Formats: sequence, structure tokens, C-alpha cells
Amino acid sequence: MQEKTIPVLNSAFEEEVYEGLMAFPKYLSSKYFYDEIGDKLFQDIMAMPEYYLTNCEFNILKKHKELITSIFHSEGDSFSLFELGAGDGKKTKILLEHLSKKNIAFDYRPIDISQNALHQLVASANKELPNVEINPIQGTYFDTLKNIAEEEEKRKVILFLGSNIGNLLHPQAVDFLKKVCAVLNDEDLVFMGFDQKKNPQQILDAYNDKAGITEAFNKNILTRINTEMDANFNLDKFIHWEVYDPETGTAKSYLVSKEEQDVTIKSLDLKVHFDTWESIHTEISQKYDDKVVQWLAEQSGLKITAQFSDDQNFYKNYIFKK
Ligand code: AVI
Repeated sequence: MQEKTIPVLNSAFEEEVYEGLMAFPKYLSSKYFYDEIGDKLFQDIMAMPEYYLTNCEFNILKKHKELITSIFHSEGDSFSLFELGAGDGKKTKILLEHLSKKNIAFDYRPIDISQNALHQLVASANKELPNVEINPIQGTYFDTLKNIAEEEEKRKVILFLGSNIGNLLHPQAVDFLKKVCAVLNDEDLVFMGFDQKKNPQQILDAYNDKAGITEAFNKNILTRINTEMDANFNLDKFIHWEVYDPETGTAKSYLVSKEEQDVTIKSLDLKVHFDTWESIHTEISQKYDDKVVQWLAEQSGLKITAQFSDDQNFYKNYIFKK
């Protein structure tokens, strides 16, 4: 049983932590994995051999850059290439380089919540691709998308890579895609990555690496609560646990309490009790097939106009239109 008091909640993070840890079963949102340490851990995950997603998408972009960029350019006029959650832009640079080499008129508009990530991306892209015009936008996807709809006159191509959509449950993904659809004009495009259903063992290995990087990434949410909310989670008293349901295609991450324990979160004025083996659900990483992507598109008012996959069909990028 939790001790209930009425805390003063100072941020969305505090509100969601309070709500998630008071709930049964307990949950926390994976969006809070990402601070400076979490960003670095995610970079390390993307470099792990088990985390096949990055290489697959990299290979798709390399192999199909000619066709992909010609589709982006198909209407002939200049366009803005938006990227939602651009991160380090490593994969996108393959497309940027090719577009620039072909003298195609476009500007690159990376959108990220982290000003620091944008600074680094702009600095590296300016150095590597001096001919590409970059106009970064700092903000959340949805606020930014709304602004794009109001201000943008140029044709839009919107990138959403890395199977980031997989961190949303289907209803949230539909909601997200509807918002994307709402900013599109008839000639605009969306280019999005979706990790595919595959051998369940391979998926489990990608989210449960032997070196423990994914474990550290998952536990970073507890570290953040410790430092930002003056809490005393003992990370050694939780295990990282991954499950994958091949029927639904949903991989889920948990933190499981190894013993009965109480955790104090001072700034929430909260004591949280854990029974032995009680779990906190922290992330979903949805895997897809063509039928599900088709269904998501239909639910959101989008049409799939092209798709690209790696040689093993582990991962696909789809192009959508309104
Ligand atoms: C960012 N996102 C698509 C990653 C994923 O695959 O769900 C985050 C991640 N979680 C554990 N490993 C990587």
C-alpha cells in the first residue's frame, strides 16, 4: 500500500511518476529515459550488434537512396525535409548527401526537443554537408507540427525514422498519424520506419543485451527520479525484464523488484511500496507487418504509396500520402 498525501506536482514528469507509481500495476513512460545519460545510452544501444534496427534502416537508406530521393523530388519543385526527433541525424545524412549531390532544391528542418542535440547535429551537418541549408526547430512534435501547418508554404517531406512509432500503443500511434495527416497537403509525403515481426528470439536479444546496456537504459528512469525528485531507488534491487508476444508483435520492458521494499520520493512526498517480484512497466517497442501498417494508415487517413525493406525483411520504411 502506498501512503497517500496530496503532493505539489511541479512538472509533467512528476505528475506521470506520481500517477504511474500509485497505479496498479505500476508503470512509467519510456519518454523519460532520455536525459544526457539516457541519450548516450541510446547511442550505445544503436551501436550494439544485437540492436539490428539501426543497421537495417541504414542499409535500406544506402541501398534505395536513389529511388527514395527521386520520390521525394517527384513533384519537381523545392521542398522542406522535416525530421521528427532528429537525434544525431546519422542515417538522414545519407539522404541529405544524395539530395545535395543531385543538386535537388530542398532545406533540412530537423525537429528535436533537445537544443543540445540540434546544436550538435547542425554543427556536424554544416561540416560534412556545407551545401545543405539547415533550419532546425526546437520543440515537441505536436506543437511543431501545428506550427508547420500554419506557416509552411513549401512542399513538405516528413521523416520519422528509427521505428520511433513503435514506442506508442496502437491508439496513440493512430492519434499521432492523424496529427501528421492533418498537416499534409496533397503533394506532401511522409517517410517512416517500422520494425517488422521476426524471430522472437532476435527481438528479445535486441532488448536484453548481454552487456547490460539496455538494462542501464531502462534503469535510467529510476536514476532520474532519484536525482530529480530526491528519491532513493536502489537500482540493484530491480531487474530488467523483457517479454515479446509474437501474436501482437509487442515487446515490453519492465523493472521488477527483487524484494519487498519501500522507496521514498521526497519531492512527491511519497513512499512507494513494492512487493517481491512486483513490476513497473516502462516501455513498449511494437513490431509490425504490412497488414498492421496498412490498418494504421487507414485509421489515420493515410495511403501507403511505396515501401522499402532490407534483404532479410527485418525492417521497412514506408512512404505515405494523404
Ligand atoms: C527509440 N526506440 C525506437 C527504441 C526502441 O527500439 O523501442 C528505444 C529502445 N529501447 C530499448 N532499446 C531501444
